[in-house]
Amino acid sequence: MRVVYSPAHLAHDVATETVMGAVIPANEVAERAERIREALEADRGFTIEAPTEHGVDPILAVHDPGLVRFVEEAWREARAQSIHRPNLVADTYPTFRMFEGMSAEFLASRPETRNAAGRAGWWGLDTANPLVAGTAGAARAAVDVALTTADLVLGGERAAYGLCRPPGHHAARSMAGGYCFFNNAAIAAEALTRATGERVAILDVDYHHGNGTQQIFWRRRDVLYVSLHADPERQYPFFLGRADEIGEGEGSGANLNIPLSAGTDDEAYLAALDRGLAAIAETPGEAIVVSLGFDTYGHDPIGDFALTTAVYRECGRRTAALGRRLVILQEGGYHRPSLGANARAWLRGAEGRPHDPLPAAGFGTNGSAR
Ligand code: OKP
Ligand code: ZN
Repeated sequence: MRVVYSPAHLAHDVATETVMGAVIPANEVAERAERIREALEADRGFTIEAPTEHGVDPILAVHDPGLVRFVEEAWREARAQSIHRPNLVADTYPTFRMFEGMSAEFLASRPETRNAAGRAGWWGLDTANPLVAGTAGAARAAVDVALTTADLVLGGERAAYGLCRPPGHHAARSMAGGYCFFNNAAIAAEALTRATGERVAILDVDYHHGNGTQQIFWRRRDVLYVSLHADPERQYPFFLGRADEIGEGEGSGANLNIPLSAGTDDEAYLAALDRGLAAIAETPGEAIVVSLGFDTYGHDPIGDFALTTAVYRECGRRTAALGRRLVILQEGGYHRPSLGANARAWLRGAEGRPHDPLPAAGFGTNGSAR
């Protein structure tokens, strides 16, 4: 399988994040993508190539120009305003309750704040997406990785994999958040539907609900969004991801959320995946964008599912068995020692190759049995 990768992600070198106010070492780190790259490089069935530049237009096709400007300018602006913190992270966010009773006209007349910390709050969802000097370049490269992967599939590949970092599925049209800046999968899906004139499905199997992707295509019938994820009742992003969110207007029925309980194991997960795949099979169109996350793994530090490495092969196999073309894009997954084996298992499954774990990959007992 052809794999698209850019080293530009290395410059998005975030060291810390906060959990309920406490500072912890960051989960979303460069080592994640490097582990996956190394595992795929060690397998002769994969070839790695660089992305090509696609410019800003495909980003503007799904994102507000203000968000794009913010990501591109924020670091320089913070420095110019004598903000010399290691990361730019907002601590004040404009909840809609701040504006209760104020008209849409009045709100539209409010100027965007020029303060860099204020702008980070305005364009952000949460404290989980620290911005550093290399963030804008990395976020742009991740989009190029996604679009180049889509190009490979448009050019005839049955499946291709884009090793995107930072991830994207929490980024909404006008909002960054949850380690995400630009929504790589949404940008690829939009490019695919424009290029083919056909409907596109997005299958989001990251552990978290892709609130950004759902928001972007909420009223759209031409892009079907199907997501398996931890029930937002107990997990981030808390405020979206419930089963009764089906889309509105033209998009009514083109959004399928499958929330899952803590401890979800291989068998329960495969049953849920089959439901998601059945919904895709009912919708015409040739391309599927897969938002692929491995935070569903049993040892993931921020997830609570119990999946094994072996089941990822079966997930890849069942997804490919729909007979459609797959643009597979990396989202989350934070148990670094297992990421390479898990990605390799999923992608080999999607190609119909056997599960054949790399020896001594450094992970535990979970899932290395054939
Ligand atoms: C991104 B992806 C505190 C916890 C914030 C954000 C999780 C983002 C997950 N820093 N949680 O879906 O894997
Ligand atoms: Zn996730």
